[in-house]
Parts: sequence; C-alpha cells; structure tokens
Amino acid sequence: MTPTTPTTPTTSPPQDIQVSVLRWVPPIVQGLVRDLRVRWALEEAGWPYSEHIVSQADQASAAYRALQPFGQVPAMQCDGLNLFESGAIVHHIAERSPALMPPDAEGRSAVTAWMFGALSSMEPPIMMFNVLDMIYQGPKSDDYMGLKAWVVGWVEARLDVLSGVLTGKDYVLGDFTAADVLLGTVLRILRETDYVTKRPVLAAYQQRCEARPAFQKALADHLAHFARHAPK
Ligand SMILES: N[C@@H](CCC(=O)N[C@@H](CS)C(=O)NCC(=O)O)C(=O)O
Repeated sequence: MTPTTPTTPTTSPPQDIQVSVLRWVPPIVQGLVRDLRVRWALEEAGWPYSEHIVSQADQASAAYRALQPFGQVPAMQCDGLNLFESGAIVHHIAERSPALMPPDAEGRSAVTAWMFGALSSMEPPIMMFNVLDMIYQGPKSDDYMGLKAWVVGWVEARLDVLSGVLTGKDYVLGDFTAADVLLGTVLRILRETDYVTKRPVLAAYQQRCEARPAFQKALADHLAHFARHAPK
C-alpha cells in the first residue's frame, strides 16, 4: 500500500483510510477507473489514504467480495466501515467535509440530488454509449447503428440540459461540491469524443474541475500507480 499526502489538510481526518484500486488497466481506461472519484474527493477533503491493490484473483475472492460484492473497485475502508459504490463513498466523505458539502440543509439536499443526477441521469446513457462505441466489438448491423444513434441522442440531450444548468456558473451549484466530483468524472468518460468539447460551457466546466489542485493530485497518483504496476 502506498500512502498519499493530501493537498488540502482539514481538521481531524479519519485514520487508516484504504481505497481499493485495480493493480493495472490498459492506458485507454487509465484516468477513468472509478477510484479516481474517490481519490479526488479525499484530496478535496484533505484526508490521507492508502491504496489497497486488488488483483484479478482478489476481485473474485470471498474476502474482497465482503468489501465490494461485485468484485469491483472502488471500495473504501474508513471510520470502521466497509463502503462500496463510488457515489456512496464520495457521499460519505462529503457528509463529513465542508470542502464538499455546504452546512445548510437546503444546500446539502441540492448536493445530494446532483450526486444522484450525475450517477443516475448522466452516467447511464454515457456508459451505454461507451459500451456501444468502445467495448462492443460485434457486427455493426443496421439495428446496432440505429441503437447507437438513439443512444447518442440520449447522451446529447442530457449534455444539453447540463450545459443549460451550468450556464453562468463555475460549478453546478455555484460553489464546488461533491456533485462536481461526480459530474466531472462522468464527463471524462466521453474524452475520446467531441460531445463535451463542442459545448463551450461544458468544456470550460470540465477544464475548471480538472484544473483544481486536488484533481491534479488525484489523477497523478492514479496514473503513477498504473505506471508502477505496468506489465514488464
Ligand atoms: N457502480 C460502481 C461501478 C464500479 C465499476 O464499474 N468499477 C470498474 C472500474 S471503473 C471495475 O471494477 N471493473 C472491473 C470489473 O468489473 O471486473 C461504482 O460506481 O463504484
């Protein structure tokens, strides 16, 4: 496990936080694996953590399935809890860190709503596009092309809504919150396309999110981990 140092220390961070990370993934998905969201939230909160490296064999093991029932990453051990699902983990951190959630009830509900919005209204069409565009290698029949065009329309409609919401704002709720950690990392899934870059409001938003020192530190640590474990 490699300890990392936070960019923005806050008061009394929990001790001995461990975040599970895959040992190595191909470059095409480096920078997208969902431990990045958790690393970013931890950096924003200023909570130090260690990487818990998970091999393919570990993913299938009963011990790891007790932490992450689907054998995926990320899982996080923190505060005596075993947490899984990147959204739930980021929410756990956000609820305890003023860097990611405002103190007032109305503001906190808005952050939570946008966290769900990122993961249940934005990410599903974007992931479906990703599956059709990058992962599926089968025949490109007329049915496939029709489905892909439909999914592209779904993705673009969601992006248009987000672009409208972000117009005139730095972040989705004005100030930076955990919702931007999720929205920013969901938009990254489209990095091989021009769907984000051709929308100036979204392109500026993504650049703003990714220019944050906490994101830069999280990404550097995420990529350095894969570089250290690259197959020889
Ligand atoms: N909904 C889950 C998805 C987790 C997920 O898809 N993790 C991927 C990496 S981004 C994974 O572990 N893939 C390896 C596998 O499924 O075997 C979350 O947000 O945490």
